[in-house]
Order: sequence, then structure tokens, then C-alpha cells
Amino acid sequence: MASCHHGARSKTDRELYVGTVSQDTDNTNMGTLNYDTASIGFLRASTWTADPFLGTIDDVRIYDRALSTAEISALAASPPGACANSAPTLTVNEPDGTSDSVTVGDDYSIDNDLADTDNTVTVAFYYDTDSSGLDGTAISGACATAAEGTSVTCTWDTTGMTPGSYYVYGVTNDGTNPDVTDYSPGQITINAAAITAIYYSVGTDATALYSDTASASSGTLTLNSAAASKIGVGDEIRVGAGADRYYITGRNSSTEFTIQNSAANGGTPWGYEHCVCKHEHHDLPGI
Ligand SMILES: [Ca+2]
Ligand SMILES: [Ca+2]
Ligand SMILES: [Ca+2]
Repeated sequence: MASCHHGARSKTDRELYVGTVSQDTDNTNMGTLNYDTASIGFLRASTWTADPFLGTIDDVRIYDRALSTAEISALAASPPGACANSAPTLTVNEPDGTSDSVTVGDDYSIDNDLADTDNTVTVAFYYDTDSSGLDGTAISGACATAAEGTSVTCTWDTTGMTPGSYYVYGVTNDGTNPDVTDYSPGQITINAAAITAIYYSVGTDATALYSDTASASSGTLTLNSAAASKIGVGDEIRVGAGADRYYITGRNSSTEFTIQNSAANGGTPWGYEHCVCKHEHHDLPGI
């Protein structure tokens, strides 16, 4: 029984409350409360007992006076024991913005404290561009149902994340109380993957094949000066074995280019068939 029932009694009557609401009063069979004849949970008259209480009696208090209405209200406002189901407590500890930089594809450990005194609960995590609104995106995997504990971590696989900075928040519910949520104190920064670019010039016979470290984000590609002198608009970049192909659509500076990829940037990729045939024809290694 989730509600609390309080009885109040004086020498001249008794009164039953449910919560703060008085249900009834009566004054039959009034008498002295004796330790050897009084009973809790059933009717008793000498050696005769009957009508056991149906339910759980959790907290019994006996006073030597009748409680005031204010005292009844105070009891109902902070009911004892089983009368209340405590809401879960949730604190997201990490990311706190310190040492929380990863590269797309890395695992990141979200750290939190989660507890509930009377239920077993889990917490589902989301990422959000700011720390308000609870309008983020659910994180799948272990962080969708992280268990209770102190400084518990769950692993977030950041594969596929758009590079940027994000807050993380958790949502938990014990089935009785409203959702309990908490935002991380800081952001995780997810950086674009540093990629190894294998590139060649379409307009040549592609005998010059280069490998170098490049970075691609938001539709731009930056190469070092030595590598940049070898390619230009119209060339194609292939990023790692089996990875996406980027088509160079423009040059922003001597080392920075704009790129298009049908999957990543919504652009039109260089003819895939053309590239495969070209590579096969020249029997280039590593492509
Ligand atoms: Ca609870
Ligand atoms: Ca941190
Ligand atoms: Ca938000």
C-alpha cells in the first residue's frame, strides 16, 4: 500500500486519517490503552482475536496525547519507511570538460553515480550540443542501460559521430517517480579522425603515389605543403584502404582544399567505376 494511514486518538474519541484527510471519528469501546491487552494489527478482546489487518504495517508510533492536525500533516508530508518510494539519484561526473578529447571512432567512458534505495534502476545516456532541453540523441550500446553504482563507467563508441563538442545527459526512472536527469558538468570534444591519405592525380598516369597524413572535416581537406603541390582540383583522394573517396572540388589555399563525398558531404563523388578501372589498369599497390 503506497498511502499512509494515520490514526489519532484521545480519551474521548478516535479519528482515522488517510494522508492529511480525516476519514471518520468514533468513540465506541473507548478505554485505557494497556500494554497487556492492547494489540496492533488485529482486534483483541481478552483471549479473543479477529480481523487481522490486510496489508503491511511499517511504522507504529504511540504518543501519550492526541496529535494535532498540523502534526498529522507533517507526518503525511514526510511519510516513514515503505510509505515513500525514493526517487533515484543521478550525477553525471564525466565528461567534465577536462581531458575529454577523443577522435571519432574512439571509445569514451561516461562516468556517473546512480542509486535508488528501493528499486533497481538503469540510466540511458544521450549527447546534446548544449546543456539544456533534454533534446539530445540517444547513445546506443552499454550507455543505453548503464547500471547502478558510484563512479560507474559505460563505454561510448564514438564511431560515426560528427566531430564537435557535446554535453552528455542521463535519464533514469524507477517506475514510480518522475524521470530523474542530469547533464554532465562539461563537454566531450570529438575530433575528426587524422587520416592517412593515399592520393594521385587523375590527369597523370598516376605513377606518383603519395601517402601522407591529412585531416578532413566539414568538407575541407588540409595537406602539408609538400603533398599539396602534387594535387589540385579534379583529383581524387582515397582515405585509407577501403575508405571513402573524396573529390577535390576547389582549392582554398596552397594546402587546403574543398572536397565532396556523396556519403559525408552530400556531393557528387568522382566516378567510382572510373577509379577502380584506372587502378586496376595501372596495377597500383595499396589501392
Ligand atoms: Ca525508487
Ligand atoms: Ca574529464
Ligand atoms: Ca539541448
